[in-house]
Amino acid sequence: MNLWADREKLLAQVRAQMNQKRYDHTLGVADAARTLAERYGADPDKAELAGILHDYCKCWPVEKMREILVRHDMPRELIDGDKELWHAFVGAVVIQTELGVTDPEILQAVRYHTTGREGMSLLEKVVCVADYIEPNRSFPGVDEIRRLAEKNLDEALAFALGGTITHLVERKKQVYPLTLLAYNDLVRKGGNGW
Ligand code: DGI
Ligand code: FE
Ligand code: FE
Repeated sequence: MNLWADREKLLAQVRAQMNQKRYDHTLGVADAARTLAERYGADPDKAELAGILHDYCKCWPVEKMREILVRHDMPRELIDGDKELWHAFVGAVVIQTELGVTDPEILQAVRYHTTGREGMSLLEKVVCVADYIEPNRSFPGVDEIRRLAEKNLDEALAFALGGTITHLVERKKQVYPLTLLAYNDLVRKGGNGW
């Protein structure tokens, strides 16, 4: 499928994978990602497309996701980790194999949209922050992330990931190593400049 030429077909395909609430969120992320891309100099079309695709597998049954993770030799720590993380890694595989997405930047943006990682690309940051701030989101601290996202993308992402880490620790849940690496990397590069 030519993803942009068949935009309506792509949206219908995405819609078919999820409930209405998740689809509304998806469209919100696509829109927020385009806006952030325009603000920070990423490719707006790629950002929007990555937003449309980022939660493609979010509503899939866990057994179907587990099977794909095992088949693709994903790390043990992911398979043994929180299932909330699976949809991002599975999504990157599935949009490539089933939708024919080949752009590595888009695939990486989908793969790392939940955990983040050290040395994130601009597009990865854009999609990750868009996922936190799209208009349907409401959680403590979201308005601060929205405010920071207007002036400094790295600062917004560090603050957002910091909030997620705190949230997980408060609930005695494990924190995936890539999330800590992403957070440390952003804070280190931010120096005392924020
Ligand atoms: O898929 P969404 O709900 O739109 O958002 P997401 O892909 O960022 O998933 C966030 C969920 O993942 C949230 O409930 C927190 C959970 N989670 C569990 N372990 C980790 C984690 N998120 C991060 N970033 N790091 C973790 O280790
Ligand atoms: Fe997600
Ligand atoms: Fe999302």
